[in-house]
Amino acid sequence: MTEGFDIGARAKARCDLLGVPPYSEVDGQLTRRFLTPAHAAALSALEDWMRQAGMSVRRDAAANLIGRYEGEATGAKALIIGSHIDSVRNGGRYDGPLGVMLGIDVVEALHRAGRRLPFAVEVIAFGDEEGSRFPASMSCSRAIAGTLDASALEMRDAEGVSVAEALAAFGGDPAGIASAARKPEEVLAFLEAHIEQGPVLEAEGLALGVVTAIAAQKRIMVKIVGTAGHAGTTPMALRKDPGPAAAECLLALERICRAGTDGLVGTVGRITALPGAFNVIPGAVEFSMDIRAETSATRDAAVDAICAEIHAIATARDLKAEIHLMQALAESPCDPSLIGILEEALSDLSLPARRLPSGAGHDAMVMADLCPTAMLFIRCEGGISHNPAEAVTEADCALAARAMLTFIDKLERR
Ligand code: HGY
Ligand code: MN
Ligand code: MN
Ligand code: MN
Repeated sequence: MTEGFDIGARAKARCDLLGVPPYSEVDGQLTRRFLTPAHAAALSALEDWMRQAGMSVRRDAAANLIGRYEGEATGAKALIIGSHIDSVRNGGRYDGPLGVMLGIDVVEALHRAGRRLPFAVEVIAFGDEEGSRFPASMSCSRAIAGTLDASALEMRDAEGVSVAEALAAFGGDPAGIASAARKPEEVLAFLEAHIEQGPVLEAEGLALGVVTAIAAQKRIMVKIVGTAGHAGTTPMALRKDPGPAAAECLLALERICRAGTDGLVGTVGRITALPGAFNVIPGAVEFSMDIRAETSATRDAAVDAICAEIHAIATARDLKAEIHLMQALAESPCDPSLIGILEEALSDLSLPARRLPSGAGHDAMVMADLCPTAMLFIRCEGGISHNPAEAVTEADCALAARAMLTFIDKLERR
């Protein structure tokens, strides 16, 4: 332990520290959504840690927290290390935050060693990657990449609050959101360390992996519209009930995705019957669809097939189907030369350099519009994620921090 602190293990401990109120919205679980008091509390803890690590700290118009460790010359291009600080509801402690904490640990190691590099190092905590409060996701990395569509600011949460309203109340600047966009000439590369959220590394007894590409995804909302009615007086044959129709749609999605290739997966994570009363035949049923595959072509072919079936199911039942695309993200290959540097870093640590794709979405897929990107995967127990049982080991986190420092050493010599 030459750094004078438990590099990597401390990153894990800090994720644990942020796993409870006031850094979580709910006692007894980790829920930290974008622009909530829990998000604000987490940012103030991160600001202190970033300053202790020798960084200057600022927040941009999109409420991204940005720590900067200057290079030999002030204003040098920056290697950005980052991930998201928000969580899904009742999520795990490491999905996102671990990549931010590892970045802080790595910078503190440079700072304590008095090292200055030919480039700056920035650590960024993106506030919204999960999209757990507003319908679209990754709005913060999009603001930095300069690809955030103005309409995203008008999206509303379940309470009807818009992103713009929540951002202004949080201290961000929705009207000046364009100022968050970084210029390509300011950025050297983006490195995101993240738990694998899958079973591959654990199954092969590996601590770390090198991501080759991030899967394409689409988020779609479907509304099947029927006729609300009295649950007691309406004969079954006279109903226009969207409930059973929605059930048929979910089965069609499962059948199409099970038959797919290219890593095709489909998920319905949210189903709502409206108005949602025991004794009322729903007037409408809404459900979300999350469709992913290693290529946009496979993703889109599946989406087209599923939507065609949804319309056919609705028509056969004399119902109406409204389908809205909420978000589309193309597959995002990581940068080949950065993949090579990460692989060299792992072999310098006598670790196998296992390449693997990411089925999970990450800010790195958005940052790829701005700069070359690389992702380092860290084994997580049972591949479990988006679940409070998410777990990592101190030893794997320490190896990840070493690999990131070695990656930086190699970047310095390029
Ligand atoms: O949904 C995802 O893949 C990521 O965890 N936001
Ligand atoms: Mn996640
Ligand atoms: Mn994540
Ligand atoms: Mn991410």
